[in-house]
Parts: sequence; structure tokens; C-alpha cells
Amino acid sequence: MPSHDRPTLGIGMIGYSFMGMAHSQGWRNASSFFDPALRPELVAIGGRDGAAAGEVARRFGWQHVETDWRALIARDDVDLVDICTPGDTHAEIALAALAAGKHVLCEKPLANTVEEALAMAEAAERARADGIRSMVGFTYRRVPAIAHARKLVRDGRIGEIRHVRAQYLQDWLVDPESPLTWRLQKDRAGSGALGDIGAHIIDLTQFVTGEQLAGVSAITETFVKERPLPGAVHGLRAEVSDGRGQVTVDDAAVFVGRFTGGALATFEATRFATGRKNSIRLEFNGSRGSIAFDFEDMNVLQFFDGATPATEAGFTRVVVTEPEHPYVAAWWPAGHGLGYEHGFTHQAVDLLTAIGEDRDPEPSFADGLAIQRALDAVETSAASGAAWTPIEQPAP
Ligand code: SOE
Repeated sequence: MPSHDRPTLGIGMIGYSFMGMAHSQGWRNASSFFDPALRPELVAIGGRDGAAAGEVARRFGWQHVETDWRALIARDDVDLVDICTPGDTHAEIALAALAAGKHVLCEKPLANTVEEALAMAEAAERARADGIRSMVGFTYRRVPAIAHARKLVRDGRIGEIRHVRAQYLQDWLVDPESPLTWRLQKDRAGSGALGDIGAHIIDLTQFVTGEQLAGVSAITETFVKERPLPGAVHGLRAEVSDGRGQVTVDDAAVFVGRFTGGALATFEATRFATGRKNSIRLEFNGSRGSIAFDFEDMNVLQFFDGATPATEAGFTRVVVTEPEHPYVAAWWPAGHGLGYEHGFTHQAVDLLTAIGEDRDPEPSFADGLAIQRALDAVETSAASGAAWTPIEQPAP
């Protein structure tokens, strides 16, 4: 049972839109269902539009609103800075927060460039010496079925991994009149489908296999090159205005790769998979078995155990809602299932636990840097006509 005598950790979150709301409910629920070593206090939410940030503060229970992110970082009652803003601001905010001695949670991808990600990883490493922790928000690792897949792989249940198949499919840009929001601008988002959702499947495949992507050969495409400029924004929806502008990021990225352990991989990240809203499909084929996952059926893991006699073998539909499965015991009785938002609660709990127990949370900024290098290799390969492009590996 959650206890209420845990020491508190003051949270200051910058950004209040989609991710801001997802993180808000994560912080809110962390000590309601779980009992992490520290209890989060929702001290301040930051956003330039004070009225809009204030509305989110009222809905989720943030105590204060700051319209200047530097003022939020400077607050004595803020111990951890949670960055939920577009990628072009991650590095500046994270570096300032670390310099001020604050723990940092930063949304994915870590940054817009390898240079920024490197500076952030180095600053995080320096701050670590003073007990300051940092983590990058690849939340889908915390979907129970995915965490369970990693455990099966670690326990050797599928043996040596030969094939990795990963797709992240969305369709919210199929309409050519959909507005040119910040996610379609390279200077704000870094890249398109590649960094926004391709980064997730790179992280997930590395997380499940325990290996690193070693190199890639890639193609990318921008199917709709010009779109209406955005007008007024209402919550998560933007109106269109009269002008038009250039799309400066990829709409889709397709690449093959090789993992450090030798597995061959295919990746597809697209916002043009008509009818697919948020489908993350992963499959791992090993020498002893296979695992498959689809976020559209996120409480289920398909497991093929090669040790089963051929007459009885087949993919088993494992419903990942038992108390023995990762994260599940804290929630509902078996069979009741979890959703998209629960990953953000698990993320908050894992981070609070790591800080409270003086351990390094995962994924670290160094992990975020490794993924940034993979994204960069995909772009380099695509620009050169799909030439094989090795990815610089983290120091052992
Ligand atoms: C938009 O494509 C987006 O919100 C991503 O930015 C998130 O990381 C993913 O969870 C859902 O889609």
C-alpha cells in the first residue's frame, strides 16, 4: 500500500500540451497506486501562455504557474525539472537545470542534434557526481508487455536473436491540408516521423534485445511538401490559416540495420499508414523462440516457445495482466488491462525510486545520445542514397 510518510520531491514541469498532460497524470498517480521512495509534489508548471498553463494546472493539481522557465528552475521548492517542450529547447533547459543542481526528466528524442545530445550527456555525467540524476522519457519501455518481453529475452527464452522487425505506424498526416505544426519543422523538431516515433522503436528494440543498433541503410520521404500554416490552437488541435509553408522533415523513414549481437533488423516509421493510429509492432525471432507485440493490443504478448513439441507448438497469446507481470500488481485485478497513460505513471515511479534509492535511472542521457546517433546515421544514410552507415557505439 502507498504510504504517506515518504519524503517529497518537488516537481517543476515545463510544457503543458499533449506530453505535459501525459506526464501530469503520471506524477499524480505515482504515489496513489505505487509506493516509490519519494512522493512527488506537483509544485509548478511552466508555459509561456500563462492562461493555458493555468488551465492544465487547475485540471491536474499543479500548485503554481511560471511563464518563464528559468524562474521555474530557480525555485527552491523544485527539485526535479521535467521537460515536455519541443526538441529545440531540450538542450538549453536541461543544461540550465543540471547546472542549478536539479534532477532532470527530458522527453524523447533527447535533442535535435548529436552535438546537443552529447553536451547533455556530458553535463548529466558531471552532475551525477553530486547525486543529480537524469533520464530520457522513452515511456513505451514501461508498457508491461514490453517489459515482460525484455525479461523473456534476458531469461534466454528465445535464445540468440536473429531477426528484429519494428514498425511505428500513424496516419495523422494523410490529409494534405493538415496544418504545418512544429512537428513538421526541422528547426523545432529535429526530424519528422524518424525522431518522433522512429526513436521509440530504436529504443524498444535495443531495450528488449539488450543490444545496440550497429549500423543502418535508410530511405526517407516527405510525401506532402507544403502545408497550410497553423492558426489558433485549441488544446491538441490547430486550425489552419491562409498562408502555406514548406515541410522540412521526413514523413516516413524506412531502414534496415544490424545489431551488435548480429541480428538483422527492419524498421519503418511513418505518419502515412492510413488507418493505423498508433500501431507499434515488434517481432523478435530467436534460435529458441519468438516474441511479437502490437500496441493496438497492448496488454498482450505473443510468445512462440520452440521447446514445445511441434504437434502442440504455436504462438501463445499471453495476456499480460497478472500480478507477476511487471508493474501490474499495483493496478487492477487480473484481466482488467492498462492503457497508454499508465506508462507515464510507471516512468514517474521508476524515476522517483531511482532518485530515492540513489541509483541511476534508465534510460540515461547517454542512452538518449546513442539513439540520437542512430537517428543521425539514418539521415546520413538516406541523404547518401541508402549507403551503409555505422553508428558510433557507446564506450564500454
Ligand atoms: C506524436 O506522433 C506522438 O505523440 C509522439 O510524439 C509520442 O512520443 C507517441 O507516444 C505518440 O505519438
